[in-house]
Amino acid sequence: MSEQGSSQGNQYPPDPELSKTANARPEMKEQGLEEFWDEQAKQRIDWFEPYETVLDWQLPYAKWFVGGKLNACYNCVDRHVEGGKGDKVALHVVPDDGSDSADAHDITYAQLQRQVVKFANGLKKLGVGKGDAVGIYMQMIPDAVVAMLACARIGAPHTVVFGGFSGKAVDERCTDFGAKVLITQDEALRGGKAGAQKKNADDGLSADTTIEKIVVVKRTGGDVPMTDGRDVYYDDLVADLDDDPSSCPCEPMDAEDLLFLLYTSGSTGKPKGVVHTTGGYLTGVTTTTNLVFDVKDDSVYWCAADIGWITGHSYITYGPLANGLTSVLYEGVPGYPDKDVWWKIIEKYGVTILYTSPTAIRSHMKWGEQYAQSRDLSSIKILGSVGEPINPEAWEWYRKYVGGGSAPIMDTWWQTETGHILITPLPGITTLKPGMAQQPFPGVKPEIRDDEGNALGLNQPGNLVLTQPWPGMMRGLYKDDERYRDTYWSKYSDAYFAGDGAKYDDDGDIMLMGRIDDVTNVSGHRISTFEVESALVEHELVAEAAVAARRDPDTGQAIVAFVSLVGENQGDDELKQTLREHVATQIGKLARPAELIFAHDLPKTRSGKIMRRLLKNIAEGEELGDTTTLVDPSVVEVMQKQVNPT
Ligand code: 6R9
Repeated sequence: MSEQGSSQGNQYPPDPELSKTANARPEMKEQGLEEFWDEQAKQRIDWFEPYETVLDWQLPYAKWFVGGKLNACYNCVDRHVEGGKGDKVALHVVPDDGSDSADAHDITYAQLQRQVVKFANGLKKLGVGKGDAVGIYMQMIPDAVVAMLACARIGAPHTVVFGGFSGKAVDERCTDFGAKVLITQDEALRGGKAGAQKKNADDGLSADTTIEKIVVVKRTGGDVPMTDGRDVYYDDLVADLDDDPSSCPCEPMDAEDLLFLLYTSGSTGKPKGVVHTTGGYLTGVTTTTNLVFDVKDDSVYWCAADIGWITGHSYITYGPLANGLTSVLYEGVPGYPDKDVWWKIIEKYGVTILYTSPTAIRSHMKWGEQYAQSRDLSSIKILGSVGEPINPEAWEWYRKYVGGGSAPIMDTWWQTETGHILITPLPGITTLKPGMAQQPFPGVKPEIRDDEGNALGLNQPGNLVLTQPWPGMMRGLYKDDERYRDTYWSKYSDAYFAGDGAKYDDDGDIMLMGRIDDVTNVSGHRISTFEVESALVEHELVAEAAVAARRDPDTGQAIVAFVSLVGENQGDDELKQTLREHVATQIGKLARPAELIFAHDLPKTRSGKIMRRLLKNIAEGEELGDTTTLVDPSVVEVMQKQVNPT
């Protein structure tokens, strides 16, 4: 097996200059769990009333900063204005048509405060108060961030449903949470096209919905259906409302009061409502934003995720704003209006920190480096990656063409459930290894265990667990204690089971190997689908690859590889053979795909995640379930034809 990402691969020691100035200090890892977080919570968060106890840990439920009172919106907005930073830009708003757009504009912290106050007064007018659930179903427009903060301001927990989901998904989640008010926008604008948003929400409303009011923010001004008495345009709702901060003070919240629910899909059953509370979550995201991305007062930060996912919650809204940063808020999609739109944004605003996903990086790779090379990206200091393991090839490309050959890449491992980053290199401290998240964040105690619960040593793949609590960890699944215990705390009685495979390399650095169910077993040998994918994308003709396993009477499982090729190449039998042999030489014959399937793209959701369940179904020749969340459902048909020629 190849040791990609291990000590035998490339290594990049930290720049000594960065080590001198970096916010993260090596000594932090020596601090005790409670000592470290106590110090961070006191230094980074403004508490209305101090907490009495740092941690109350009754496995599997943690309480952090017990007795403390605070408000997340106050920490993200008001305190910066009160502290004299009202004129600092909070958000560089970049609309769908890119940074050259006439609609591009900046929002300062003082302006953000007034917008949030007005929104919060609007919610109050609708009867929303402390503890009342609110649904948010929007695209990447500033009003979405304002809406989240307005909820936090008045103590109303939000649940954001990804704007690309169906109305049914919205209703299901909002009704589970008991939300009476839904905030949405008239239409979505993506890639130059207006699409339904409010209408989707309408179409999804069930007979037993809890939603009573729908607030509609105007984005396109398009004509959308409005139901009298239920629906109201945001502009009309707030027309005569105050935006003076004194008209709507920040509600003092208990550290353990609900800040939001975020629904995430499990391997079975209905979506899980992951519970996040105020004090621990805010401390966790504020600290990790600061230390992992080494943010300074003059940083220009861009997290190119979507607020509908946890990455958007933690690293677009709460983490950066609590740090008083200037961020880019980008509505659009990569590649529109031009393939260099991302690089233009970085050039225009002098972005110093870019945080994105391996999938996005691979899209840019596929289009070619000429787009990045045509722009001045010299402002970039730190790069981040999240969402899936990053193959070393994409890592190297990212560093070379976006990071000017020198920017350190933080490959951050975490989950909706963990709330914030837990395994990551740190700027100025960690010697980087492409494709590995490497090291626990201070206070985080990972272990890699076998199925029997034995702790594993170097180079032994196993299950990633966490043996100590952290502040942003979920406080359970909404109204489902049993599922919480079952999913995360039953495999091992004393540790959090993350559902990811991992191993230590020769130096004890952690390499994530994908979800446990993405690890295949061919003839009794464990092979990470990710390792095969990495090998495939190292081939010059391969743009992207995803691997699934199907049952095999001889070897237990057999590997099926799905490949999209660079440029217009359609692929043929000869290339299939070449690629199979390429994998065999890169990893070993065991990893050679039994079958190789070409298509123009991989089946991806709009959040950019490959739908692996579908790949498995295709590989097995099974019925496919719901394919409506795919960006391009035709990909699946092209693939199926090759597996089952008709
Ligand atoms: C933040 C986020 C969580 C799952 C997680 C793991 C995968 C995320 C990763 C990574 C390898 C990384 N994952 N970051 N795998 N390296 N740096 O993505 O949350 O949407 O809940 O997904 O994503 O498999 O278990 P979420």
